Amino acid sequence: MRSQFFLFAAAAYAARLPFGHREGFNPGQGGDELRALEEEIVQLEEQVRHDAGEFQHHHHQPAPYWGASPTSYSSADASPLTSSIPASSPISASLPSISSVTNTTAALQSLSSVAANYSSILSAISSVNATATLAYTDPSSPLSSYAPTSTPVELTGLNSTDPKFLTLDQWTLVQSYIFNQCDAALDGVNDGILEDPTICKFDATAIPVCGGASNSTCLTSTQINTVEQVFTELFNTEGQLLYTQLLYGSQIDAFRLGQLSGSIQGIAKSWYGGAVWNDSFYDATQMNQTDYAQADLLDALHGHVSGFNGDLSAFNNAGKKLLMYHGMADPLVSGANSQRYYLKVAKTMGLSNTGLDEFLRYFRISGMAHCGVGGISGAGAWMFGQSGAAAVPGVQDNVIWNMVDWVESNKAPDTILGTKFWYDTPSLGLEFERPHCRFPYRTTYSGSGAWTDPANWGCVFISDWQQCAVGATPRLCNADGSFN
Ligand SMILES: [Ca+2]
Repeated sequence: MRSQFFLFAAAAYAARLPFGHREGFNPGQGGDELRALEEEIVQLEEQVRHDAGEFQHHHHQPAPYWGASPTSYSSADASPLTSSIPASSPISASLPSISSVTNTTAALQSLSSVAANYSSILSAISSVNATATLAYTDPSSPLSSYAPTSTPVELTGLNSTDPKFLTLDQWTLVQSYIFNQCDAALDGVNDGILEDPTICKFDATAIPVCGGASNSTCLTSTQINTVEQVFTELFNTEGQLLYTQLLYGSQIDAFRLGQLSGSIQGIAKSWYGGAVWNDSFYDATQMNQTDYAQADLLDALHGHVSGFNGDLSAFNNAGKKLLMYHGMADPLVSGANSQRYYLKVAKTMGLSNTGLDEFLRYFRISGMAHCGVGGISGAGAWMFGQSGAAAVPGVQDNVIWNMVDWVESNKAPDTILGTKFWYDTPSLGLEFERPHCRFPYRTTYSGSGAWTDPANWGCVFISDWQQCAVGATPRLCNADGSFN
């Protein structure tokens, strides 16, 4: 069996289903729960950071964002974006709802299955005739995607007493080799950001093999195998793709958040224990194919919580818009899975990218970690108004305004301009800005001029964007081109 790693923020929503819950549920009830769950995730992240402590990092980026002490999470990070939208905007009344749409499973479940009967998540927007949804992170794909986090535990072991385990220093070593192969070598700019990690074909055998015990300069062959497994997709027993791989470049934050450091992820444990098996004593460290299959069997029973319906025709016919974005350095949710969903919608609806542009635009945010909250935000230009923390003076673009313009003025964004402050601290000044292109365009450096200047970046069409089966990089569909 090939294995992989992932966590899925949206699982938090499903994990809130009470134990023994066997009925379908109403996604419209999810707003408060989603907020509560996002808070739980933040608390989890805080705990991980506390456990990990500050660490030293060897990184060639001019201003490694983790060089500063992790900032404290504040409620502003998750607040509705009212600070950046005037009350006079007709969409402003719906902003609190937009903030709750940050859980994409609920959003996509709603828009794909009940397009004519929106949940409260979307209805507030509909009520002002400004129909839109803003989604970040990914749709879930098969329910088995909720497996996430125990899988890495199986891959890494619980701690350094396990031969498979890598320490933070050793992941830092791995990172240096990943950057060597896939940073400037692929995108032309040595900035500590893999502009498009989905095309990185990392060769882990480049890492020196220790003669004896491993240290911070070499790994054992067993540990190198761990590295390869962590960055491998998850398939079921029939060889169907269950989940995309963890993207290269996210490994250090993945460790910091507990994904590669031996933690058992509470969301995955709760989902499988509560929603899938109704077993309070469920042992997430033993998760396997039986669990994945059982989870998928329950998808319909849980109201298609997978949110992986590729037919958005009702949504489109109603004139509604979907703007998605995903961090390409997301350590929790595979950044490839949103791209997978985009491909699934294209195939299901028989649309080209220009057809999809009319109602679905997906932006890949290079170097952004998980939603840009809690001080684990990534080395990239991750601020574009998507949260209170990312809608501060000095941030030029605002994704909510992009949505407003699209819905109200039919001015759809082709790029989103991201801002990076030195050490993520606005008072230290602007470090760089970068336009993030909509898929299937790749954000590309012109090859000359300052890489910090957004004018020196453009969008290059990815001609083979629909290639997703065996041999494709990234691998995003089954061998026959289907998506489950
Ligand atoms: Ca780069």
